[in-house]
Amino acid sequence: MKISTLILAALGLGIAFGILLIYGFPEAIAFLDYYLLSPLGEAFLRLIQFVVVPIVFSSLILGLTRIQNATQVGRYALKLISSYAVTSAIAVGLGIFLAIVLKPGVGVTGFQIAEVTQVTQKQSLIEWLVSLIPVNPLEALSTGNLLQTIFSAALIGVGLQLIGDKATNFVSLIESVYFIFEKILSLILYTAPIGVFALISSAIATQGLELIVKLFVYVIGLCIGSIIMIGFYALVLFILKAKPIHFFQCFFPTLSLAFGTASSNAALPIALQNAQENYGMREDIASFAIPLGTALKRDGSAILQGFNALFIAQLYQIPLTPSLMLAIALSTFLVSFSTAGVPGAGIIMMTTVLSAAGLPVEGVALVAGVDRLTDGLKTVLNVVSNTVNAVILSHWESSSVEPTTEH
Ligand code: DAS
Repeated sequence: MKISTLILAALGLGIAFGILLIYGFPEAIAFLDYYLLSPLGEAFLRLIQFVVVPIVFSSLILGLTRIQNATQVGRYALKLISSYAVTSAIAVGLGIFLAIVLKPGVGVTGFQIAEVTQVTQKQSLIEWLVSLIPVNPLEALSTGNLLQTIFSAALIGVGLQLIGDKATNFVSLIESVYFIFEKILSLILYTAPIGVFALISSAIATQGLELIVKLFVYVIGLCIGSIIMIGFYALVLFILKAKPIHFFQCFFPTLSLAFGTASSNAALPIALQNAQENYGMREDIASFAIPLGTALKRDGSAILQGFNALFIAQLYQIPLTPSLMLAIALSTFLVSFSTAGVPGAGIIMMTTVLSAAGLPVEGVALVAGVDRLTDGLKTVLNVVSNTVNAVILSHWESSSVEPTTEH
């Protein structure tokens, strides 16, 4: 049976088990979560993280050795950033539009909102740009900083171009690293059903369902936003004649893992595999665009932050002035490019958007309880936005990716 089918089955069982614990054995939740579910889920996420940086680092270097020259790397980056900007702006607009129409924060009462400690250090855009440069390649790898890893791999790729065929030993070393960690990944994926079962049942059992009832419109609104944006990307693929149904079939393992782990970083190694082996994407494009997109491209976060900021404004009856909307849209747009690919990262970034828009950050504590339940779908959208923009680059490079027939 295919791993992706097992993951889906584990998701269903995990949801059922979480609900069973809530209504059948509530007194057992704390014990089971502490000694079984959380450790299993955390162990699986750490196993996946173990292969992310080596696979990204080695696949990017190998991909760059196949790119003819540095201007091609620059062209790829420029084209990706511009399609990221356009599609992220659409996602920000969709999140804000849905919050205006659905009014998730209107009439929500009866909550004691706890104080939220400021969880993010403020970093200006300039500081953020400078921080992309690692003080040494090992810092990028040891801290698992994806953008710094991409920066290091790009510099090493340029170095390989400059020394030409003297680099053959180094390239074959990098190839061995890639194949070793690819093999490790395929072993780790056999544990995915267990990991996903533990993660989803823990999330449901510990966060409970009563909050969903109170924040029903908020939860549904976010899910609707993610689904509409995924539909938008299916339309883009259709317009590009890139066979949307075939695309989702090819990336099904990636998307089911993204949903179960709520981590686009965890889905990255299998996204690279699905892009090249299933979908037939060129290696130099996949190995450049998909890691970059995992580090930068998060439409799920773009929808969440705008939608949530308006929810908070409605909750506190703060009038939606044009200047407030502009502050929300701009901060949401920028934050969506710096949200980490791990579960709950959107919650951490919320305080940045709310304080930038001058909205009370206390409201974050209220929605934190339902974030994990919408995070899976948001993460699927993050991965779809990343991989479809890679397809846009392929077509833009006018080397249309002829999707391989399903084998
Ligand atoms: N779960 C994050 C991701 O993996 C996104 C988020 O939390 O907003 O992309």
